[in-house]
Amino acid sequence: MNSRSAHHNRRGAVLVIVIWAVAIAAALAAGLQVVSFRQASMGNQVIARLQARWAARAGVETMIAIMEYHTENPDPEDAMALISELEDNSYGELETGTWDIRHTLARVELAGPLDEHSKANINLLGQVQLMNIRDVGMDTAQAIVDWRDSNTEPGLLGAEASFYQGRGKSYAPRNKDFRSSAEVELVAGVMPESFRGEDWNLNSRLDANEDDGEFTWPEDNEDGALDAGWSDLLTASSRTSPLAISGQPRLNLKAQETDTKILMERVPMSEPQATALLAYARSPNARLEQLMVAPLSTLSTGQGQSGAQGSQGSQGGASAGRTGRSSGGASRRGGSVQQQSPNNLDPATVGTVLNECTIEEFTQPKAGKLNINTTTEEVLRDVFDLNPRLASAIIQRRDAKSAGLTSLAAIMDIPGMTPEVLSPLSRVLDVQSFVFTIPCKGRSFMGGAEHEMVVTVDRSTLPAQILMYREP
Ligand SMILES: [Ca+2]
Ligand SMILES: [Ca+2]
Ligand SMILES: [Ca+2]
Ligand SMILES: [Ca+2]
Repeated sequence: MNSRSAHHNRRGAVLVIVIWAVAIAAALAAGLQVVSFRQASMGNQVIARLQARWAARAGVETMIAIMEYHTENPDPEDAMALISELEDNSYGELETGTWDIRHTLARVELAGPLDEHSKANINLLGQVQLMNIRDVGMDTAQAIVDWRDSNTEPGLLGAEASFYQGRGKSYAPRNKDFRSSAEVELVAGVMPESFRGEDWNLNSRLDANEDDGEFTWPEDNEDGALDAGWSDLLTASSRTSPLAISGQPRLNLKAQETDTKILMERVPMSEPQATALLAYARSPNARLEQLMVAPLSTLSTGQGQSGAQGSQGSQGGASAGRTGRSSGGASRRGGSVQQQSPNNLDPATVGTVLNECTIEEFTQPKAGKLNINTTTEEVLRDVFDLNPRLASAIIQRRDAKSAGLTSLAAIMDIPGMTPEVLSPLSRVLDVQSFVFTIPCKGRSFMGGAEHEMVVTVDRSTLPAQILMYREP
């Protein structure tokens, strides 16, 4: 064997090994490329999702910042200032994505967060008002009242703890105010189909599965608008605030230190008027809202008490909110209280008193009132049983003013607004809002990834408080 040939063979073997090595390396590299390509694309998906999430978060933070600004810098002359600014910033762009905040109310899609005060707070409604709502029977209405009233005695058709135990439920009525809309669905007789309607994920937005008929759950009528069932009329989230429209804490007329001078500084009026108002405010069963339906001279001499009986309905009287049948001696001509005595207050002053004063020490937030500036004809008509013409007149009067209605004085002279109508309404109406729900969708520019957040915020005290956070 010559060495040349041996050498040649070895070279041949090396060559083969090299070729094999190159082939294996090439195969490995190709394999690695596939893996790293997959990882990169997975990385991109992760990044896109993160970008969408942060875009949604940026939208929510923007809304909260605007709400806090308006709590600190209220504009008593413009009831719509906050709402308009929220609306103007309902869409925003970041370097990597966008946010988009909108909601549907009474089938109409609106930009910006949902004002919880546009709906009736279920904790303020009595049985009769609940039964005004379509498909709410007496048994369901009583079960709702039983759920939140402090006693454990069921109404005739109602349901307290034993009813739920008897049906193997692991829960019982709270015997306190509802804390969320979702809680309402636990009540005997309340079907999610009725409460949510088409808005199956309760985000106040029309999602694809909520507008495709029977193709996917839930069933819907595929008409391009969100029919949100009872949830379109009712909330459990709206809350009262210790702050008046001026931004100062409300002036407590029952407090010892509040004298006529302090009252007159806060709400301009004559001394006899201030004296009469303090006398009324300190009488048992006084309710400031009665000033809308009866003259101060009548109220302060105790003749107007009959219309002031009853609670706000939170303790569940059978017809709470409807007990103000008596006008307390008010005489009305042409739809407005006659204020003949010099001690009586003109409507504008009544409005300011309701905006700035209180007769209760604020200890914790209670069920919030309905904001006349954002509520719907449907709520006025289908919950408060207003006749359609009057409901529409109220909405028209509000819509005619770009700054909205800054006090309830603005509705007192609407034709047809009799004390009988106004008395129950005055208990639940207001001109401001504190709790909003922000249904925010973030989108990444990378492949259009989406992320949704639904956040309920109470701006009544600073810093704003997040009442609910969810990612549907
Ligand atoms: Ca109860
Ligand atoms: Ca929805
Ligand atoms: Ca569907
Ligand atoms: Ca629909």
